[in-house]
Amino acid sequence: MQRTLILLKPDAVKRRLIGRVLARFEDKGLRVVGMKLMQISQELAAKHYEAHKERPFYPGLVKFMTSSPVVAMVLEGPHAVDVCRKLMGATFGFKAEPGTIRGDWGVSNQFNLVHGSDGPEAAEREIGLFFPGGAGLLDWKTADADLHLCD
Ligand code: 3AN
Repeated sequence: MQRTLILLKPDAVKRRLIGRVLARFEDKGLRVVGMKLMQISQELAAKHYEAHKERPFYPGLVKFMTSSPVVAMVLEGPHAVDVCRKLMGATFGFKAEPGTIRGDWGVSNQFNLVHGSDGPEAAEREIGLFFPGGAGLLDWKTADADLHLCD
């Protein structure tokens, strides 16, 4: 089992796509263990995107991510990091394959609907940033938990 941090970005929220994007993750078999609508502060955005601080797109990225609410969630499942990255598709909407979240709902570089941790270490760090001390994360069993769908 693995956990990952997913953000439904301001464009997804403003386009009323929360339910449809979340359905992609749930339909695949991932379990929501934490979820909240929140406004990202400048400070949190800076920590979250610190790896990109020197990149030319950084100021615009922070401005966009702090411009209106996002949905932050922790999803759990086998290989959750990779499974979510595949469901999201390539970074830029115009390159993302049809059938992926980014491939189906956008053609933009920046307004790419969703963020997902890019590895297990990043997931741990990002979950800590958005759900400090694990506050708001709940453990519960899905209806099909005993079917061992991931064996
Ligand atoms: P991903 O989100 O697919 O892991 P990264 O980590 O390369 O992509 O980039 C982080 C975020 O920075 C992307 N989600 C995207 O919103 C933004 N970004 C990356 N490259 C560009 C770019 N050339 N122009 C605008 N925004 C960019």
